[in-house]
Amino acid sequence: MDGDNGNSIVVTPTPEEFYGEDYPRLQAALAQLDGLAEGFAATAGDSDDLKPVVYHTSRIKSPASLVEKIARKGGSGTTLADAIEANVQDILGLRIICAFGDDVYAAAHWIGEQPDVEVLRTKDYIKHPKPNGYRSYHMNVRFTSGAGAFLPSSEIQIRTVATDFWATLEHKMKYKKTIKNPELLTQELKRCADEIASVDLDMQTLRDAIRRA
Ligand code: 0O2
Repeated sequence: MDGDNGNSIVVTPTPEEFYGEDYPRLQAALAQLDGLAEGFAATAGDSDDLKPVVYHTSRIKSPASLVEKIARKGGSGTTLADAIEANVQDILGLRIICAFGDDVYAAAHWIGEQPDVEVLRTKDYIKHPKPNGYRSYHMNVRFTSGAGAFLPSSEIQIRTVATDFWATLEHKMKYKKTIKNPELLTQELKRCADEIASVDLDMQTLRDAIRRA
């Protein structure tokens, strides 16, 4: 669209405009995905122990990110149907942030046991961190019934508070094109990731000892 001064103005549609009649269906499916985090959090009961889920967030992929991902996957087009066709797996995403490493695996196990969930793929970046130090447990799941069943796959990322703190900062770096010394920063981030992983392990050991006491 052109403004009065001749400069071109990019108008981004809102998610409601972009997804149109699919938007309410996606919202309902997202609620079902959120239910997995809420359901697992509820398994903790009233114990005095630290709650296994510190918090969870979920999102419907933004229009810009969806279009970018379709292209990255080698697909064409810009619609929800095009994204499904291009095998975009994270149209819906859920992130579960846990207190301890063991909680991450407990959450993954609990989710895998739910009757309406089929686990399509898992990636354990905790046991097998990425070269940059990224640690997280990823699951691609499909709902076999309910509002989310129309989507072939949704993505769940499960990680500890400490590794989430790291991933948020590292993700910001990816989109900063003006960083002067990226090699040094990458090296420092890797060092921090390894320290964080070591602290996570120490905290888990301490918790186990306190529980046994
Ligand atoms: P963004 O910007 O977060 O949307 P797939 O999703 O299956 O097509 P892939 O690479 O097989 O692609 O999936 P993978 O490895 O499970 O990673 C998916 C998502 O995990 C990414 O989504 C990121 O959100 C997160 N992730 C993966 N690697 C890193 C990393 O090194 N650092 C950080 N901070 N996050 C990571 P997107 O769509 O690639 O990116």
